[in-house]
Amino acid sequence: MKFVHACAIAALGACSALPAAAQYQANFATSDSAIKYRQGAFSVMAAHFSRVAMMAQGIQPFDQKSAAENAELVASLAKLPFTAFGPGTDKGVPNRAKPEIWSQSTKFRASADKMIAESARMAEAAKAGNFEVMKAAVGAVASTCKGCHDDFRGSLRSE
Ligand code: ASC
Repeated sequence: MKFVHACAIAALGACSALPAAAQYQANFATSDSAIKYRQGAFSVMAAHFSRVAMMAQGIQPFDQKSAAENAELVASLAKLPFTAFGPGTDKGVPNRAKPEIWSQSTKFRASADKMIAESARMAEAAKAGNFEVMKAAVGAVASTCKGCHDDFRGSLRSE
């Protein structure tokens, strides 16, 4: 299933506004394609976040260039999944989205924005190359992941 990137159909000038996550809209042909898209975005984000987190935790040696690249990817990817929680995308292929995402959408949006903001801070910290500052920023991002999972991620279900 294809999704139509808003940028592909928007006037050229509008594309420069894309990094503002709140304004970014993606359109999906079906609920299944929206669910698969956001799951994919979260999976890729988690892969890159874990590379930074493993350095922050001392499991992998600190490689500043790699940390900066991976953190920058997280900050970019963070803007994507929340475009794919539109109305009606609660049902479809198996997923863990709780009904509260839609019934408490303001709170959900605030959680998403916090994660996006903390990811941007982490990317800045990794780029600056101070390990302790980066480590604190990684912890702040992880807290936003966990907070949102606690409130809005349930057990796997399909309907
Ligand atoms: C990860 C990952 C998450 C978060 C979360 C932090 O690496 O995949 O979902 O960190 O576990 O609490």
